[in-house]
Amino acid sequence: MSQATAEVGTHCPYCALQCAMTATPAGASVAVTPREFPTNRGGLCQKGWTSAVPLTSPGRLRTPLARPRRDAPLQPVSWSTALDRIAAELRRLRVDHGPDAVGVFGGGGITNEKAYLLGKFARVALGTSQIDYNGRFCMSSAAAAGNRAFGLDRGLPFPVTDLDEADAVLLVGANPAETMPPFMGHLRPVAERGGLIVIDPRRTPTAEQAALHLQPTPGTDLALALGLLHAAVSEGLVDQEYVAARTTGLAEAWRVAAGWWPERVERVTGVAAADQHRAARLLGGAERAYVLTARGTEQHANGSAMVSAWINLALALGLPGMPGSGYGCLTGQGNGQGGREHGQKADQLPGYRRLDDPVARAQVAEVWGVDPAELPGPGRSAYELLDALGRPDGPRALLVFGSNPVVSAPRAAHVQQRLAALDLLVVADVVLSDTASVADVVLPVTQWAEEDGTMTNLEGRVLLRRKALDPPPEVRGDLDILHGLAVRLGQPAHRFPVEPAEVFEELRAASAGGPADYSGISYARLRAGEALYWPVPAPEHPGTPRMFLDAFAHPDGRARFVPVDHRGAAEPTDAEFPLVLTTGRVLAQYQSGAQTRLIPELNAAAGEAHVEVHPDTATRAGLSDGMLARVRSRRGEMLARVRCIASMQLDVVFLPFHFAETQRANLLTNPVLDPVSRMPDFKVCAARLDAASAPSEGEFE
Ligand SMILES: Nc1nc2c(c(=O)[nH]1)N[C@H]1C(S)=C(S)[C@@H](COP(=O)(O)OP(=O)(O)OC[C@H]3O[C@@H](n4cnc5c(=O)[nH]c(N)nc54)[C@H](O)[C@@H]3O)O[C@H]1N2
Ligand SMILES: Nc1nc2c(c(=O)[nH]1)N[C@H]1C(S)=C(S)[C@@H](COP(=O)(O)OP(=O)(O)OC[C@H]3O[C@@H](n4cnc5c(=O)[nH]c(N)nc54)[C@H](O)[C@@H]3O)O[C@H]1N2
Ligand code: SF4
Ligand SMILES: [Mo]
Repeated sequence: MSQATAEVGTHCPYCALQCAMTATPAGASVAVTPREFPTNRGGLCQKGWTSAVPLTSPGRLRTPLARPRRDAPLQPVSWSTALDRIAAELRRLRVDHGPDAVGVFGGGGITNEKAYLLGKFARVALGTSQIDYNGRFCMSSAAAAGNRAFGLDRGLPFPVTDLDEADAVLLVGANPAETMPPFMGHLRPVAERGGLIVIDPRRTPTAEQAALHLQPTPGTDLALALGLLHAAVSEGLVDQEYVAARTTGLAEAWRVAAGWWPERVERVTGVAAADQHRAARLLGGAERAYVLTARGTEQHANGSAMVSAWINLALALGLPGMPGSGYGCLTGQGNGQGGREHGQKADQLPGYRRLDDPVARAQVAEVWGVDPAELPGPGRSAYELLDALGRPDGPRALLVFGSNPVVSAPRAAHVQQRLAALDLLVVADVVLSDTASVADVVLPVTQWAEEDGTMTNLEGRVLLRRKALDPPPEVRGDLDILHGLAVRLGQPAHRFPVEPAEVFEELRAASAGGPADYSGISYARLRAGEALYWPVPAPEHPGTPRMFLDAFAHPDGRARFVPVDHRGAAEPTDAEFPLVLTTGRVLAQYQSGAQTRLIPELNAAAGEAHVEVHPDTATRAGLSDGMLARVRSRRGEMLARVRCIASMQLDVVFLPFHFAETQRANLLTNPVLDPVSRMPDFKVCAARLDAASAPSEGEFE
C-alpha cells in the first residue's frame, strides 16, 4: 500500500501558473492545501484543490495492458511482456522500414527531465527524426513570434508579480479568470485602477473585470492590432526614442498599418473605432504597461503573424525590455515552457537550440556520447506527424508520452483513423485516456506526487516538484520506461538514467550555452528555495528574472518589428456553415479532460460539452437554453448542450474542447496550419447549429 511519510512542499500538476501547495499524508494518499508563493499567493483553483483525487481514483491505471490482437480487448500483462513486445516491434520496424518508421509524441505537462530524456531516446535509441509534442498545439505561434521579435522566447520575460504595479494591461485572447484563477490576483490592482483591457470575442469572467472589453469577430485580431497601432501613431503615442534606440523595422511595419485606419478596422473586426482609440490611449498613456497574449490570438492559421502584430504594437509603445513594462505570452501547460526547451520538439535540441545548428549538434552529441553525424535532422510537426501515421512514408509505430490527441488534436476523427492505421500504438499515461483506450500497449505511469522532477513555470522560473508518496506497486515512472526500452534496443544502461536528479545533471550540461541555459541550476539550489529564472549560466549565477533590460537577444541587440498584414479566415463562413466556431476552456476541466473527467467534484461543475450561442441564433436553429444541439463543420459533427448567452455575437459560437467521444469539439476543427509555427487553427472554423434531433449528415471530409 502506498504511504506518504511527511509533509512536502510541491506544485500543482496542471497549468503553467504552477501554484504552490503542501501535500500532507492522508491515509493511502495525500491531502493538498495551498502554499504561499509569489505566483498564487496562497490561492488554488478547483483543479488544484482536487488534484489528489486521481492518485487513488479507480480510474487510474495500475498495471500494463496489451491487446493480443488488434481486435481483442486490452488485458493486463507483466512489465517484461509489455516492454519486450514493444522493443521487438520497434526493432522489426526499424530493420524493415528504417528509423523514421517509429514516431514519438510528447507533452508539455511532463517534467523537464522527461522531456529531455524523451528527446534523447528518440534521437539516440530510436534514431528517428519523427518526434513532436502537444506544445505545437499550444505555444508554438507565440514562441515563433517571440523568437522573431526578440531573438528568444521566454513566455513572460519578467516575474508575474511585476504585473501588480501595472497602470495598464492589454490581455489578448486570454481568459485567466477560468484558466489560471489565482493569476487574476496580479491583475486586480490594474483592474481597480481602470487599466485592464481585454480583447475576446466572448464576454468572459475575465472581460467582466476589464475597464474596456473589445469584442472582435474571432480571427480578426491582426486587423485589430493594426488599428491600435494606427491609433497609437495618429495620437502621437509612439515612443520614438525607444524605437530609435532599441528596435528596427518600424517603417516597414507602419507601411502595412498605415492602410488600417480604425474605421476600416471597425468594419472587419466589429470593434468600434472609438474603442480602438480608447485602448491605444489607455495603453500608450500609461507609465507601466503590458501586452499579454494567450491562445485566443495564437491558435490561428496565421497565429504567428497575429502575435507579431501585438508585439509590433508593444514595441511602438516602447514596452518590451523596459522596467515595469513589457510583452509576454501566458504559457498554458504545467511545463509548457520547459517542455519546449529540452528537445521533444521536432526541430530542437536541449537548451532551446536548433537541431540543424552544427555547433549545438556537436555539443549535445558529446554530452550524449554519440557521433553528431548520427543525430537525425528535424522531423514533422505535431499535426503533420499524426496525419502521416500509417502512410507509406510515415511512421508505423507511435509512442505517446503525455498527450491525448484523440480528444485534443484538430480533425480528431481523422487523427483517430491514422492511429488505427499503425502497426503499433503505445501510450504511457496515468489514466486510460481516450488515446490509451485505442492503443496496442498501455503503460501505467507515476503521477506528480509520486516522483521528483522540475517544471518551468510561465515566468521561466524552474521549480522542483517533490515526491510525497510511493506509487502503486505495478506503476513505473516515464524515465524508467524509457530506460527499459532503450536497454532492450541495445543502448548502454548508463545512457538512460532513471533518477530524475541524475537526468537533470545531464540536462544541465546539455543546455549549457543554449538560450535556455540551465547549467547553473541544481536540485540543491532548488531545494534551498532559490528563485531561479533561466538563463542560469553558472552555479553562482543568480538567474535572470527580467530579460532584455539591456539588449534583446538578436546579434545587434535590437528587437525586430515584423511587417504583417490581416487576411481573411482560412475557412470563411457560407450559407451552409454560417457561424464562426471558436473553442477553448472552462474552469472546471483541464485539457482533453483525461485527468479531470475522473474527478466527481469537477464533473459536477462541468460534466458535459455545452455550446455558447446568442439566444436569437439558437432560436433560429429551433433551439433554446438547455436543449441538445448538433454542431457541424465540414469535418464532422458533435453534440453539445445549448447555453444561451446574450453577450455572444450573433454569428459566433463557442465550444470547450475537454469532452470525449461524440462531445469532442475537435471533431469539427480545421487542421490548416500556420506556415511558420505549424499551429492548427483551433480558434476559427465555419460551423452550423441544428437541433440534435435533426438528421445527422454522416459524410464528412
Ligand atoms: N480550466 C483550465 N485551465 C487551463 C487549461 C484548461 O484546459 N482548463 N489549460 C491550460 C493550457 S494548456 C492553456 S494553453 C491555457 C489557455 O488559456 P487561455 O488562452 O486563457 O484559454 P482559451 O480558453 O483557450 O482561450 C482564451 C480566450 O480566447 C478567446 N478567443 C477565441 N477566439 C479568439 C480570437 O479570435 N481572438 C481573441 N482575441 N480571442 C479569442 C476565447 O473566447 C477564450 O475566452 O490554459 C491553461 N489553464
Ligand atoms: N479545439 C481545441 N483543441 C485544443 C485546444 C483548444 O484551445 N481548442 N488547445 C490545445 C492546447 S493549448 C493544448 S496544451 C492541448 C492539450 O491536449 P492534450 O495533449 O491532450 O493534453 P492533456 O489532456 O493534458 O493530456 C495529457 C495526457 O498525459 C497524461 N499525463 C499526465 N501527466 C503525465 C506524465 O507525467 N507522464 C505521462 N506519460 N502521461 C501523463 C494525462 O493523463 C493525459 O492523458 O490541446 C490542444 N487542443
Ligand atoms: S491555477 Fe493552475 S496551477 Fe493553480 S491550482 Fe489551478 S490548475 Fe493548478
Ligand atoms: Mo496549452
